Amino acid sequence: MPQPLTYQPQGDALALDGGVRVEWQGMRSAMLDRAVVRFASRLAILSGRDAAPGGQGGLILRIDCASPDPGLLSVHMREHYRLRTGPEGATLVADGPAGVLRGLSTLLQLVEQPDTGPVLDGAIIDDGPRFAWRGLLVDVSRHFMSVTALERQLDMMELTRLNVLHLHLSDGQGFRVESRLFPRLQQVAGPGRYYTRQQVRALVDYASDRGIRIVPEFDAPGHSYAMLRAYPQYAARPVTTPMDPKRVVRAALDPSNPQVYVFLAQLYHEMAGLFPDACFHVGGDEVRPDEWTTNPKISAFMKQHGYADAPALQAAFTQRVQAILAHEGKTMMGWDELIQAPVPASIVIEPWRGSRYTAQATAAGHPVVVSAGYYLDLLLPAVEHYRVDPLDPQGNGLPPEQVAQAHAPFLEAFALDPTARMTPAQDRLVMGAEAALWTEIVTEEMLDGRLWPRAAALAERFWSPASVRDENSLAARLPMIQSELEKLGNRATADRQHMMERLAPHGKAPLATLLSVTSPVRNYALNHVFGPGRVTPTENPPPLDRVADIATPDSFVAAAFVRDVRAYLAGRHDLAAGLRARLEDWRDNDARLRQVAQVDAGVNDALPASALLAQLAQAGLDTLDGTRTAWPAGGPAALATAQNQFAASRSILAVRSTPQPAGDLLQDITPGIVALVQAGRGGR
Ligand code: TNX
Repeated sequence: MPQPLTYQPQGDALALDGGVRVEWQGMRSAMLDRAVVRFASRLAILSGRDAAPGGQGGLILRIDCASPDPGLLSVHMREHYRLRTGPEGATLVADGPAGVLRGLSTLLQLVEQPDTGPVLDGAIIDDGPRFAWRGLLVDVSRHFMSVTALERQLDMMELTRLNVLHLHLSDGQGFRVESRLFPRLQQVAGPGRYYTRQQVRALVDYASDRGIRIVPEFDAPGHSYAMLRAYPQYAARPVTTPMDPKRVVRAALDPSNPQVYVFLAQLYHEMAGLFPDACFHVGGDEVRPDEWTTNPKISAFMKQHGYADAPALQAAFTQRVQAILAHEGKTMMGWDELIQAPVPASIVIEPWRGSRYTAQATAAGHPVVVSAGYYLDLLLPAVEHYRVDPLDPQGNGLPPEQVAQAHAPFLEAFALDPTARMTPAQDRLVMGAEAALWTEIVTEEMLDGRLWPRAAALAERFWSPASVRDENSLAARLPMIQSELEKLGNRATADRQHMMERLAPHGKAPLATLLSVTSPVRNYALNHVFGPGRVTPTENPPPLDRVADIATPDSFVAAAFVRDVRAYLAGRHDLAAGLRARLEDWRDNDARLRQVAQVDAGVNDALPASALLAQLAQAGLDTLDGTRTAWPAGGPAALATAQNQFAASRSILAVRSTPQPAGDLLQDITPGIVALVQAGRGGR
């Protein structure tokens, strides 16, 4: 994952007995040498055999890199490669260094571990990306993420062939880069909660080494409360210190103040020097009109210049900012609100509110990077995002009803529009897409689990041909890629274990069992901005340590159960014993968890979900045992409850009007129990 463009298995595998010997043909560079060192140490981990480069014997790896690639680290970088593996070793041919990196990541995925010892599968692969821009957005303002945490994500991105890290560096909760010109910016963030200039340079180098661009975002004129706490003279309405949770998402710059543009020109100049990428993201989302219109000075300014409304005023602001960035030699990028009034077509637009904005922006000639449909903080299972294509609705070749189905979780509030139409010329303006993680409810210890493996599924959506969309195959490969990523540094499981130990120091096993088959409520039911919310922004955010913060959107254990139920109902009666054992474990887990709750109060939150799981398990057991005709009154009620809980967070709008289950957990074995019960009713 991501699946290559073409892949021919060659049967004969090569035993990995330790060591890698590289034979260079074509060009070689320090960057490629470091890539090979990383490859060798990863190969050693995955194969369990020591594989220091330069050793004797072992895997012979021929690398033929044609050119240094003048477009390296731009949207034009050459990522194509050809790979052949067999008894004679591996041959990797690429047009440029990025192609070598992508080929090495694929090579690692050919490592298998059968009982007879580690092998490299034989294969002939010809591969290149569908989209040039395959991004991951991490919001480091709402919750600061350490350099180490970001480096780890860059490693995961290299392994899954993502190539842009979009850092949301400034928002209400903090400005996260050291500024020499405006040091109050980092003082507001607080010690240790911003990146020093040296750290930024090192991070950019770390990413470049992995063929990954870093695109910085400094959000303006809205989402700028942190900037304005540092420099209140630029605010449209008074901004106070300490942090006022009600103002955090609202505060905006004053576009009628000429000094604001002087400030931005200086700040962007300084930041442009730190971030070498050609693109510079200036946000532009969610400006609340009354931040401007209720200020008499600003409304007089609007009258004087003939700006009819806030979007017209924002367009004027955007044009001035674009001129500032053009002066820095940067391509401006911003959210889809920028096109509410006409702005220069060279501005790269990032549609986030829906595919209709992809259609609108490309119709106006803007290059586009799509994040609509890819918001990982909605806490949807991987497949829900995987179904959405960056070129939806047209470019994915699906019949309209399937497009509508793919968009269903996002409809209403996020307005994905399956009826919007794009021409081939518009399709060509779509440079790619980004998976996005906003971090209002994500702390650093949750970061790996909230990103992975779902970001890997999206890496495939953005890299592989549109025709790669088999959902069963995705479900089968997700646990595999996650386990591989964890061997290579991903902390998702390890951090979840820590969080469980903190909640249940006297015994986390029953909690782990419950959380292996439940997932958090969806669609911002836990986000204070959209949903009823449980987290308000504060100066020193506490850890998020409720059970729903530990639960993951994809529970592999539940998925395997549902799969086995379907196979059992299709005739695999040998699966019955295994199904029964699992159902008994889930039923009996409730008593064990209740015992833990006597001493570890943090677990109380999970008891209603635990009781419901026990009831569902009992209902499943009753049908398996053939006692379904006399099944307890609780069975159907439990099923109805579990199904209603899913309905309560089926969309952002549903979340606003429907109470969520206690503990905010959903029962992922539900479809399996439904199938069992329905088959039972049918008199099987
Ligand atoms: C909207 S997405 C935002 C973000 C929030 C997100 C979730 C976008 C361009 N703006 O600032 O984090 O919703 O609350």
